[in-house]
Amino acid sequence: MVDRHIAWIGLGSNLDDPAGRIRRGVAEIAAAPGIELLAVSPLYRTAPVGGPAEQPMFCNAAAVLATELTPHALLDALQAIEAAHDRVRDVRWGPRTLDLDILAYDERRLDDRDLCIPHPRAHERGFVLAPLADIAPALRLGAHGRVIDCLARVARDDIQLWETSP
Ligand code: PH2
Ligand code: MG
Ligand code: MG
Repeated sequence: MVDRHIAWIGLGSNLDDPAGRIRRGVAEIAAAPGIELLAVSPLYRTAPVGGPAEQPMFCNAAAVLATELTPHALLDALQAIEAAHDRVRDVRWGPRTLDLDILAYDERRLDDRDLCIPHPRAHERGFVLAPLADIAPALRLGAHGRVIDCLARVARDDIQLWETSP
């Protein structure tokens, strides 16, 4: 890898075998050209935030990658994986087979039509912060500070490890 950047990714699914989708998504990210998977968090079962009432519980996880891809090329690669999971974009924050979000990329700040880094809502979402804190507690989310400190400020009631849930 000539150019080596570090990127942190959030994974989410609440349709059609969510945990299996997350595990396959991780494997597909690891197999993508220009990406080396460094670590993956445990899987969490989380209550849906926003979107339509009564949508199923989510499975969420986080991963850290080394990549030679630019942020936009990485976004394209992640969207191709989402599309291969029959991801349909209709309802905002609605149910989804697989959502792959770039949470941070090096210490880069970026805000254009397609991509905002760090992810603009990561710092206030327990379902992002809990898994991310397992692999990157000291990562700084721009002005919001370290992941571990952001996590201390949000409610964790609706976030459990996937395996240990009923
Ligand atoms: N993703 C959303 C909106 N709401 N809620 C949970 N629990 N997990 C998610 O991944 C999620 C969500 C938009 O991407
Ligand atoms: Mg998302
Ligand atoms: Mg997304």
